[in-house]
Amino acid sequence: MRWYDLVDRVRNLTVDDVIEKFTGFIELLAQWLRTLGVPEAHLMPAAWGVLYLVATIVALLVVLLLLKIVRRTPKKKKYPPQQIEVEPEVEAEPEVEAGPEVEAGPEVEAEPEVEAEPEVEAEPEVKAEPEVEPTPQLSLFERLKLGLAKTQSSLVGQVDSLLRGRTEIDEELLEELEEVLITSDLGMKTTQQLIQALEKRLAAGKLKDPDQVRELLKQELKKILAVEVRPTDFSSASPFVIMVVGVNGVGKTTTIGKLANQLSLAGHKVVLGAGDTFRAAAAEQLEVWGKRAGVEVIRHGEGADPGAVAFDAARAAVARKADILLLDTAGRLHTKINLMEELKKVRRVLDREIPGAPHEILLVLDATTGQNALIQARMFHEAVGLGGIALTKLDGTAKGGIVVAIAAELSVPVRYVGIGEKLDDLRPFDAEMFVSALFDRP
Ligand SMILES: Nc1nc2c(ncn2[C@@H]2O[C@H](COP(=O)(O)OP(=O)(O)OP(=O)(O)O)[C@@H](O)[C@H]2O)c(=O)[nH]1
Ligand SMILES: [Mg+2]
Repeated sequence: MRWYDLVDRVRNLTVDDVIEKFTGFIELLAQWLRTLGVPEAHLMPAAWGVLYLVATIVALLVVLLLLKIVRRTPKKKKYPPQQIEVEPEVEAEPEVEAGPEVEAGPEVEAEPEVEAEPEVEAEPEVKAEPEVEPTPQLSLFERLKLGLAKTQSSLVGQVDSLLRGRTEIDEELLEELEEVLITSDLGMKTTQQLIQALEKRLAAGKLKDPDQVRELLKQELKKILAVEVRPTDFSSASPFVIMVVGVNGVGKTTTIGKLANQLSLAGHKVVLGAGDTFRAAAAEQLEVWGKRAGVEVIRHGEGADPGAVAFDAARAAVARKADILLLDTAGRLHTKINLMEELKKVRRVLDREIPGAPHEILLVLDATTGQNALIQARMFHEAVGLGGIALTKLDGTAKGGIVVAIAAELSVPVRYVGIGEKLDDLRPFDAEMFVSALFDRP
């Protein structure tokens, strides 16, 4: 029979024909089941059961087949290659990360069918650069404001909702305000300073409406933060050595990368030292940042002596006539040696090679850890003596008030704040701008 005969026969079928053929088929099935020994009383239910089972299996097979066809169809890449080439920091350079903390960035998420960029091919410890979407051009202030959005809505948002609709200011309101300030990580000392200033005004009859409370808080915060900070004088030594310390995961390497980029753009010749020999991938991660910033990285293998890296990095910085050496350090160690003792040893090595070095020890703190950051700062300051603090991840937390606590309670200046993972997401800390970014209404 030709295929068109078959089509004709199908076309001429009536509903009765179909029912008849179907019943015939069920009877055939029943006969077959009878030969298998199925009792007469169960023949029809068993036949329907078999039919149902077969239909389900066929349906599943069809679905699987369709899925296979769909997955085999090549998908288009999300980004045309030239777009990736235009922005160096967007290039899918692998960012190397600690073992269990590996997160796949957007490029790593590429479906297996899409040909992966060779550099992105997921080694277990490689993390892709997360910054692919072009961000609109924003001013420094707008970027800071955006980065502080969570802190803004938690701290100032709560203050505003407390003040909303109030017609008079009394002691009870100040008590409620005190609670809000304490829970916003501003620290006890700052909170008391702020409340006392408000009480003084209230007693003098100079605090009448909510806007005055808001304005006074803003001015007092600026006063607390405006401690005399001597900026780092990079020209006071050559090479000027900055040793970057901090517990693991706070953002030391990222901060070094961002800082190297800024300093190099400002015309300084920068060398990086990969003093974190704890993690296999730490030096690679620094090399990726070095490449982005266009600066040389001095490194040894995993497990090497951090002192030996410091020695080589110092020698190289002198030999290359570098203006600035930024030395990364580990937040953890392989050995049982205390981290602080190891840092002191590295500090001695640097001083032996470049008298007076390190000229600044910069502690990196993760703002999302809130009061814990303050504890870490005290520990490191006691052990190695800090010249400055870089507070990272302000963009991801509502605990940005910790900046105020650190500035008010430690004698160490907050020099930089990190407000994102991109190359230009490190800002010199500016108290005036910081408070305005928090309090200014859009
Ligand atoms: N959102 C945000 N993420 C940041 C910031 N700074 C660093 N990070 C992220 O924090 C993670 C840890 O950063 P690293 O620079 O590897 O931290 P580290 O202190 O060198 O860590 P170890 O080498 O393990 O001690 C990375 O995923 C960074 O992208 C920041 O300002 N904002
Ligand atoms: Mg690191």
